[in-house]
Amino acid sequence: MKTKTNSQTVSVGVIGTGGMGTRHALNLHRAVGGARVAAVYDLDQDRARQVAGMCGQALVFEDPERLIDDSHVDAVVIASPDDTHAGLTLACLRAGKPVLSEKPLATTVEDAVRVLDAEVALGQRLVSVGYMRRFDPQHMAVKRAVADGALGRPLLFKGVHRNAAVPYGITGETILINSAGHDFDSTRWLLGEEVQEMFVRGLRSRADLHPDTRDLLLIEMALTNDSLAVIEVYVNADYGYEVSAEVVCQRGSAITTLADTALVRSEAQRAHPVPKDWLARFQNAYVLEVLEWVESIQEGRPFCGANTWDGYMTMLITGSSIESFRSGTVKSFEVPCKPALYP
Ligand code: ISE
Repeated sequence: MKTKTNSQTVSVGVIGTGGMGTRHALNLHRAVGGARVAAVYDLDQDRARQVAGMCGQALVFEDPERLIDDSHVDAVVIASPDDTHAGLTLACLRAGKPVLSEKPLATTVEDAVRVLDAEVALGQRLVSVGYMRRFDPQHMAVKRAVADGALGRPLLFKGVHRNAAVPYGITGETILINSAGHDFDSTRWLLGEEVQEMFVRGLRSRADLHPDTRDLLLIEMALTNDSLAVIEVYVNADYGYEVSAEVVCQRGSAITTLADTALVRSEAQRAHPVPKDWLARFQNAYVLEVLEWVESIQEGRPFCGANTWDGYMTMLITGSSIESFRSGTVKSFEVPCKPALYP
């Protein structure tokens, strides 16, 4: 059932029809009343045509920048490979079109700065970044509990981020860029502080993995206002996909609970099912994220989720974490000044 938003229908172009892009396209088509999927692009044109057919016969483009510039497209979702996000986001800024870029905003600090500089020069916030945990009801409940103030000052963020499995040969750097960015964003968002220092170590969980693989990372960070963070990212956990976020405060703590599952008792067991991946675990968050994105466009106001500054800060943290991971030493960096364009 589509959730009705304001009158003006937003015609969205979706770039990338892999698992994430297809999910965004179907959520927009099925759950957001104020949006329609007007255009689709993927390098795999057969896959693009298939998704276009599932979304009311959207136009299929052979070039993503033509999709961005097309008059039938009001706004763009970028869900193509990570290293294409910054360039395509810059194309959306040039076209003056709102864009929801999947994380990460960029795969290098330099590319993140290019997007930041372009949006600041434009003087208008058109870029939203897909850190969807900010729209996860369980994470939002932790945010409310901490913001309430009754627990006292937030002292420590504890994150657990487990994937069931990843492709053979994945490196620690790729995990930091592609996966840990969620936890870096959650740390900043839930503590309301900025990262200043980090130390990253990793291990290889099994002897049959590629010798260069470090699939379990332990990340320790020091933040402003004398707060800390510790994050485990383990991408070959095998049993399923699981994410938790806890904030420890002066007089208590708040932690994410199990998302809409039942405790099933049978055959001498008590058990909760574990989702197989992020699409299953965060479906509600993805719907709420695109609903808010479309409403922000209709109402002509900034998106309330992660913006370009958040995407840049996450990449800055990621860059320093890669340096720490490679060197085996603590890395620090100056928190940059935030342009007035960002709250
Ligand atoms: C993936 O790209 C995501 O964004 C998921 O949310 C994350 O849990 C996973 O580790 C990433 O590979």
